[in-house]
Amino acid sequence: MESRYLLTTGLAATLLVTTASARVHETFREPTVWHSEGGVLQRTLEMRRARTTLGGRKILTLTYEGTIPGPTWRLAPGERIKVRLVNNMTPPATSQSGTATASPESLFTNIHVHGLQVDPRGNGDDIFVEVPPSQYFDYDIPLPANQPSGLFFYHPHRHRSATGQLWNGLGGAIIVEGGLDDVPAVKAARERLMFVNELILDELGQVPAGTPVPTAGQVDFSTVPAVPSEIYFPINGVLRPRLTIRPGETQRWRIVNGAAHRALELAIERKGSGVRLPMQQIAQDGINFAVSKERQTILLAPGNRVEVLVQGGPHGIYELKSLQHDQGHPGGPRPEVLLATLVSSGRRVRDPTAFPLPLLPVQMPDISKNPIANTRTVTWSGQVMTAPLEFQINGKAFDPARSDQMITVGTTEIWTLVNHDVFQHPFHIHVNPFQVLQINGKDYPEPEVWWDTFSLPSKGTVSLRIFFRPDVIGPTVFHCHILPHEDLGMMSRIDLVPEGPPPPPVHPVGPFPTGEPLPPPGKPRFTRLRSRPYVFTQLYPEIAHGAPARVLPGRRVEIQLPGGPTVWTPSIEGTGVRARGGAIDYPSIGQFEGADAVVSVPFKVVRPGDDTITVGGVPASPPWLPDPFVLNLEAR
Ligand SMILES: [Cu+2]
Repeated sequence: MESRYLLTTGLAATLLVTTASARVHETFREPTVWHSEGGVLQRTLEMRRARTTLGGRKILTLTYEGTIPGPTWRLAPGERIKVRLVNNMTPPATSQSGTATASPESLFTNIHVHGLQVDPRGNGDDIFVEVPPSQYFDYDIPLPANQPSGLFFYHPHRHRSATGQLWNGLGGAIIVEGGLDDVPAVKAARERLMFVNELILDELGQVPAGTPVPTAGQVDFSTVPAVPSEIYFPINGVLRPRLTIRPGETQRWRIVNGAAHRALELAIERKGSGVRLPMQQIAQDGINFAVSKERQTILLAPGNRVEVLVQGGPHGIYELKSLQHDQGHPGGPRPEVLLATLVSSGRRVRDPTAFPLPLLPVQMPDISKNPIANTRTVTWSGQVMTAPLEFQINGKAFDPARSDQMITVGTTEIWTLVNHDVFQHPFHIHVNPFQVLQINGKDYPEPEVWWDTFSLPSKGTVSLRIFFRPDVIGPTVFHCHILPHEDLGMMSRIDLVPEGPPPPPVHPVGPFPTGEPLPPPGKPRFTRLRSRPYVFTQLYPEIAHGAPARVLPGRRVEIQLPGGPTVWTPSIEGTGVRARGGAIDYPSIGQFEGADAVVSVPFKVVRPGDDTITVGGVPASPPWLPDPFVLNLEAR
């Protein structure tokens, strides 16, 4: 045994603080735009692994059409989305890198058109559809004529693989034209779309195959499985882009939070001074305001969208930031992130636009006087102290075959959402937006605002009013839009039914799932990346499908610790391991001064074989590491 398989080259664990690397200021760019033609947006949308550049660095992620984000879809109310989704996704390069193997299921996918008030039946907005690799699915989604005009987005929604796919950058904007577009002051403003992604990348420029659960730190997560990764928040695929504006010029910014996990608390500040440039909000979640509202900061939970008018300040440099924000994680607040730089320069523009700016009537019915047909209470809870993590709605994890709520369409209901967790959980419901009435028993000051995603406060209660439009029926869901929570069970099926006997289900038709699979894509579109000296482990068998992490000879193991003061005594034990050196205490590993810690525990396989070792230790509260990691040594 002894040194048969392993020789530790020293347990003097080294601190390695990862930070966003490149300080490159690229120019802002818009995603590609696809327009509808003759009332139909008819396109083939290919999902594939593609090489792109982020902050001067080559990365290799899953994409729509080879770009991050995917193309923007533009169409009008009453038109039709006919998109063929082609799943040509391939797993990350693994065998040389030491990265754990992706499960085939992680490449199953589908599309959800977030916020659109469309039918889930047939080939519609059906999140129960599964499109395996090498297959395709023909979506056919008619927009109702009274679909509000505004900003929506599409993204993968396949249960248990949505998180990883969004961490690759999969997503794209949908713009329903009309509405605010025709308000003269808005029409005159230069329009910029900003799709914010949350990319989690390992040193190979790929998304780790396991699922890290973000908790804290500069890297924005540190968790039980050791995942040496970095996290980036590009706008339209550009890291910290530079935008220009002229003093006094009005621009219309349409912002999507396409992150899987992080809430963005947006602010524009004059560089160095902290003085804020106000934002004039004109829409929330794709639904316009009647009059603009001035904001110093705007909170976007994952899935939220906002539209603002921004007027250029005096000459100088301004920064669009996501401020430090506490999502209720035990690891502490998310750190501040610089999203973009705004340069105000040139001759001053005399723009007569004054605020508050009258816009147009809200494109939703007034439901404030509607009789309440039903009230429901929905509880949100989870346990995150030990693996496996689990998140539940009304005490149950998601089961697509189980209908949790039957809802009669054409009615108005009051829902009370009770969050038992310290984590915030952004409530998102498909099809029908809602109005927030109370938070923790206090009247919400803006009950006229419509939302499709709203963050439930830690250990708090939100009540809301929702109208179920009569023309959309069928099975759909509500869920937490922190997608790691959703993938771990925090989703609930609802059935929208008309009065009377339930209609028969409408199954999808077309080539999937009965048709022939597409021919294989041929040669891989990427070359293998060079090996990097680490592995990561997976502690969530329900996500990793039980696949153990693998250790290649000569690799280093890195373990990311939770935020907060933690004393941890690393150890490597097991047959074939010879520990060298004693235990080392770290009085404050974890989050400190906004930085997260990765403990690197180097060891070396001297003779590979099929064996198991454990990396464990004694963590201080909270007990993040009750179970040791299990590493399989790669036989080669
Ligand atoms: Cu959640």
